[in-house]
Amino acid sequence: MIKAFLFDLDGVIVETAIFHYQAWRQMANDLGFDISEQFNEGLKGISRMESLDLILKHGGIELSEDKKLELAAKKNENYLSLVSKMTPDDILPGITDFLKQIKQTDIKIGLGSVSKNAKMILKSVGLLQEFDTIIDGTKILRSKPDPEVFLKGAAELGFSPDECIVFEDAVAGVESGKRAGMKVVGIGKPEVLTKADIVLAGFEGLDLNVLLNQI
Ligand code: B16
Ligand code: MG
Repeated sequence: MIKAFLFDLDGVIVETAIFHYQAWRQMANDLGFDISEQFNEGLKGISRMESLDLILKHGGIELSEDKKLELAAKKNENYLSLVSKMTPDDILPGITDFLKQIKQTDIKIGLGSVSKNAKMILKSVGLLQEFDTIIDGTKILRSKPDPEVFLKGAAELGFSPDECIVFEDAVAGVESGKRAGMKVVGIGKPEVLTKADIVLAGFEGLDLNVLLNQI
């Protein structure tokens, strides 16, 4: 019996990956190297400081902790200037209707994001009130693929992992949901999200009952 849906934020509810990419790329360019879109794929679902470490390693650069904190703060400032312009129009297609369908049932809605900016983004797009629980980067110690973020979501709602379904667009996020012992709906391409139980291209036209029968 499914009692909760746990949604990732970036790439599932809204498309912020492009803004993360732009802000990280600016930082890398300032340091004298570039990062490709393909490299950016590997940063999805990974925390800010871990992403920074991966980028610096990619550029062959070693820095002190203080300098790293300074760069991460600057990147976040640039990222926030991009996401602060988001409005309800930036909610990904089909999400609003799918949330409406869920509200007509007893199924609870949770957020499982490693982003420390998650609440601010949900507020900008007008979805903050729709969630029964929000687990974000301020509430967890380990980023995806660790299962902590989704296990905390289930625990806060009072359900066991097998009563929850995770919606994820990132390889690290799908692994996080599977390690939590949950069913995972991948949002994206089946050849990329190979560990997901099923993969959908998106939420447009998605019928809740059809999905529950499929998974
Ligand atoms: P912030 P998610 C993740 O969010 C992003 O996918 C990842 O690219 C980002 O580095 C991370 O949040 C931390 O974000 O810098 O805003 O704290 O996909 O788990 O919703
Ligand atoms: Mg994501």
